[in-house]
Amino acid sequence: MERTFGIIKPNAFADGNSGKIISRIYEEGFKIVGLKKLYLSKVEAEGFYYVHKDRPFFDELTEFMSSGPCVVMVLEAENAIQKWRDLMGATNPAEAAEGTLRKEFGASLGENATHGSDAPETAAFEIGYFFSGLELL
Ligand code: DAT
Ligand code: MG
Repeated sequence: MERTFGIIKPNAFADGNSGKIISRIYEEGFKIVGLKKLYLSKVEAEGFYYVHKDRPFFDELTEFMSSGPCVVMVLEAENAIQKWRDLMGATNPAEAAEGTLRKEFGASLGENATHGSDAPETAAFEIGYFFSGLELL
C-alpha cells in the first residue's frame, strides 16, 4: 500500500464539487486516510509550492491557492501516487482525458481543480506539511 497527497483546489471547492470528487476517489478504490478543509494564507501556499518558486507562474499559483478554502487529503491505495495522477488527468484541463477530474472540474491551466504528489519524496513532504502522524492513524 502507498500513500499520496491530494488537494481539492479553491475553484473546485467554491463550485461545490468537493463531494463529487470525494465520491470518485472512493469509487476508484482509494481509502481516505486524512481529510480536512483549510483556508491557506499566501505564505502557507508559498511554502507548499516552494519547488516552483522560480517559475513565472509562482505568484499566480499561490494567489489562487490562497483565494479560498480547499480540502487537503491523504489517499491510500496500491500505487496511490500514479493512480491519483491518472484520476486527475493532465495538468491543463484542456488536454486532460475524458473522465478525469481536471477535465470535468478544471476551469483553466491554473485553476485545474486538484493537486496530486508526483513522487514518493514529494508525497512524504506534502503529507507532512499538512498532517501530523496522529491525524493519520
Ligand atoms: P501538476 O499540478 O500537474 O503537478 P505542476 O507541478 O507542473 O503541475 O504545476 C503546479 C501547478 O501550477 C499546476 O497544477 C497548475 C499551475 N501551473 C503549471 N503550469 C502553469 C502555467 N504555465 N501557467 C499557470 N499556472 C501553471
Ligand atoms: Mg506538480
